[in-house]
Amino acid sequence: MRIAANHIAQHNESLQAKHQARLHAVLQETDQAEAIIQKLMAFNVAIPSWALGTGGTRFGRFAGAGEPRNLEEKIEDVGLLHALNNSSGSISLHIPWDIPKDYAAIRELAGSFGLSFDAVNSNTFQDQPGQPLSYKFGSLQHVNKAVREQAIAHNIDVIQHGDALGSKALTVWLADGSSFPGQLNFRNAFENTLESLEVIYKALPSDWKMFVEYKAFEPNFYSMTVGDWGQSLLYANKLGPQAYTLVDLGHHLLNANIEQIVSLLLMEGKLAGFHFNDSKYGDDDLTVGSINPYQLFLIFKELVEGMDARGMNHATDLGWMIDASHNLKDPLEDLLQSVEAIMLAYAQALLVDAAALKAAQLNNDVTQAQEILQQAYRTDVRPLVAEARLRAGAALQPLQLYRNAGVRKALVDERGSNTVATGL
Ligand code: RM4
Ligand code: MN
Ligand code: MN
Repeated sequence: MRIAANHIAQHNESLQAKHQARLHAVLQETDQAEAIIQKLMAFNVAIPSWALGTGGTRFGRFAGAGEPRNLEEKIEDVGLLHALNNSSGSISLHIPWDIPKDYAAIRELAGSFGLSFDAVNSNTFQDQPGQPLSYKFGSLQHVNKAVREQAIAHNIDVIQHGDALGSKALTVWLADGSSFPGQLNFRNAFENTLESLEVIYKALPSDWKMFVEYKAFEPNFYSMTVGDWGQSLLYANKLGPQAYTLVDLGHHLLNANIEQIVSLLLMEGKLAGFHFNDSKYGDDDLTVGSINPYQLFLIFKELVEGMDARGMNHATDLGWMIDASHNLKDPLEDLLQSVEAIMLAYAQALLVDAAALKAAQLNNDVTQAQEILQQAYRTDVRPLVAEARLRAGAALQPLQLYRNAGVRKALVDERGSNTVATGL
């Protein structure tokens, strides 16, 4: 299914008067509006191929309907999102959940929706049918060299799939670790993992990056071999200039100061980018901005400040991706909400008066520093984000149009109500 341009135009027309009035109100608040709109138009968040169907927990999964049955239909779904918001112009594949069969055809299909391929993700946290050796006790860390070699070969295979599609990064997330004290020798696990990553790193094309993702716990509950940003940074530094640390917002212990982590990784030139989601307890994988939008704003504030300090391009120099699981909501609606939350946090961060904040910091004016941040956070930037979409031919209100156009019903009619997408 595709949403016709004239359908979007009609929708925008019907909301135009109200939009202009709201936009006018924000224009009174800032003289930066035009620059912010331009940056918003350039910004893009990749959609994971594994989160277009219904997710589940270990207690069960309550299926939705009209889920994409194959990679082509997943691309079609991301195409729908991008047509609606002009900010979802890429897809991140998980191998082997989404192995492309005909690269040229897949590239052409994605191109027809204006989509490109973001980082490719390897999977050594599950055993695949017919796989000779098991990952039950880890993959790149495994005590048995043959298991490590199998996991290395898989990662190199993933690079080759990604290369054929035009991806430029490999994300390695390892479930490796231990669930009981004494199970592992920490140092040996680290050394095995590093040695394995080194072989994969050597297989990277020269214009590729390797993203080393960390996670504090789950599925292992005593130690994770890439458990926090310190460990990830150790690997990234030892591997070399093409390796970076990837921050998934749900992968920290409770109350970790993620914005400070981001600031320091950026300072070191080692921040890969993000897996966005939200959480209250752990790796909850909830809709971005649904629990703690203020934290998201504070993270973006560090991102904007840190990227500007290094002269980086906000849109292209880091990897921006959603990594969430949609257990209750329609995945496409959920993703529209997530992208919107990211765009709002980014717009609010762009609104921060950086010079005034610097002056307040130099004067130890704590009160004023808080005022400056909250002035930006409490400004209603929704009309700026909507204006960026309008100018790009996307929808003023993507979710509203998605519902009014009956997109999910059309997808169910086309695909059936009992389809199951590969993924989480
Ligand atoms: C992990 C991690 C990875 C993602 C898998 C599906 O918790 O966040 O990034 O690829 O889940
Ligand atoms: Mn992740
Ligand atoms: Mn996760």
